[in-house]
Amino acid sequence: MKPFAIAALAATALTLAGCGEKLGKTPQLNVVSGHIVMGATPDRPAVGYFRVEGGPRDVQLVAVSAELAQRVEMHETVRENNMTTMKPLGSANVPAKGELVFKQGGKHLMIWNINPAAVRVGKLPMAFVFTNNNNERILFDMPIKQATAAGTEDGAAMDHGSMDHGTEKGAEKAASDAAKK
Ligand SMILES: [Cu+2]
Repeated sequence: MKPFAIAALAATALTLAGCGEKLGKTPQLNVVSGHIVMGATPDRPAVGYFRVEGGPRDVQLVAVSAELAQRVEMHETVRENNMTTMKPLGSANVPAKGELVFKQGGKHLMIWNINPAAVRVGKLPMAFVFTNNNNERILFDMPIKQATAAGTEDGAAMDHGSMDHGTEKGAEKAASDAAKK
């Protein structure tokens, strides 16, 4: 946890103690986990997944950026007329005391041209921008995984590299299988 977050938690705990409530139970907006899967080939974008825990009030995630990547977009995979397509996402709601999840087969990040040095190190520092507190930015280092030849992660990578519908169905199944775990 970053020093700033610790300070904020401490301040919150003090406030709560004054009200006679339990310590440490105030929900804190935070990016709690995430990872990036590289594209199957270098010309394909990487995909990113993550989980945000909500704070005391609803907020919107309005942007995700990375200085060490050429471009980052938020997307959503949607099914229309039995076809799977992706749509750009302008913002995503983080419900109060709830969570926002970007995962395979749903909302996801697409990331173009990650700096090779970041790939070698195996992590990409990303900034998550929210509507609260004058566009609060939460920084999170996303671990980078290589696309594998088999398995669910590859389904995700192919989901983005090609719009082949056979592949899309495979990715959807992989996503639903992963969700059952
Ligand atoms: Cu996409």
